[in-house]
Amino acid sequence: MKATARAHTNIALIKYWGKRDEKLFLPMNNSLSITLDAFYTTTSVEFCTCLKKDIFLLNGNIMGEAETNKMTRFLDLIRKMSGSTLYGVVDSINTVPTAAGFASSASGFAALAAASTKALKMEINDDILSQIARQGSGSACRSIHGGYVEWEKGEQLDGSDSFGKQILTENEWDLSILSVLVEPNEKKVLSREGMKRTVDTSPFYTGWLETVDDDLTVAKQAIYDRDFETLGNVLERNALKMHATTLGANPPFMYWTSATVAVMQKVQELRDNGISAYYTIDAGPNVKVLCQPEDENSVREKLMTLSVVQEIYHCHPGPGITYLPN
Ligand code: 2P0
Repeated sequence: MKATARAHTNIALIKYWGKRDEKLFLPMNNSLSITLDAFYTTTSVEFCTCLKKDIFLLNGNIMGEAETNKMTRFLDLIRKMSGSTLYGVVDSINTVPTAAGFASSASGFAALAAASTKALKMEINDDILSQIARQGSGSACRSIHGGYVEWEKGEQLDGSDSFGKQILTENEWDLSILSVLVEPNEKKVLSREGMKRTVDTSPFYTGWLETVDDDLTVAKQAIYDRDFETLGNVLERNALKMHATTLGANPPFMYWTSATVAVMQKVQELRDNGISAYYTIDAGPNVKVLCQPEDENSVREKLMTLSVVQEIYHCHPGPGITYLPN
């Protein structure tokens, strides 16, 4: 009744921004991501008749009630699907530095979904596993697969057609993703709250929905064609559009700081000088810069000249779920 799984975090090139069903984590639009090699969560789950409640350890520390309840709600879903009534010990090691500006919820829920369903010997395919992970955190459904992944929003009310699908493996196209750390502090508006407020109140959200499918079509074709310029242009436009919706919300909010803008301008300057690099930004102030592997060192060097840059983490496309010996 024990299993161990590892899942890597991912970065969206075309963003998931807004839910049509908050309970089932069904998104308003399709999104597209790269699973990253450097940052992952490794989780062991052991179910036992000896337990009277779930226990959650993160990086060796026993978690408090709030964190444990979140995990229990997710395991309840898996217990319901499998017919099991057993409680479990969840032991998670997170190598995603929260300071690097990557959400650990994607790798966290993907690893938890994989380990707990395996521990209960549930016979499910990756589509179902992705649907399960989605219900812990939307972006987790993309981390089931390696490489380039599209999360299809689906049409069904029960979410049975809303899951991640691999469009290219991690070995089929190498890119460099530099995570540029400018601000290690916690974000003020969590993405879950931010996307909800935007859907509910921002007049710009309509513009997002009207154009995001076209962005995705262009990005997907660029990935198939290994056309970095086209991909870079559309992913940058898409990120800027997502952030524009937050300015129209009520109350308005903004994830950027002056340091974020300094990095964005530097990337533009690199392009003006013939170095092909593009940025994307998630629900926080840190910036992720994409470039081709041969430009990785020069892009890093140029970005490090900015006084606001504290650290740069390097990533490449990485694998999907892997199961490890217990
Ligand atoms: C993304 N983000 O596509 C977008 C872009 C943030 C900005 O997915 O509420 O942690 O748990 O489903 O998955 C972060 O949102 O939100 C996210 P929930 P999640 O990567």
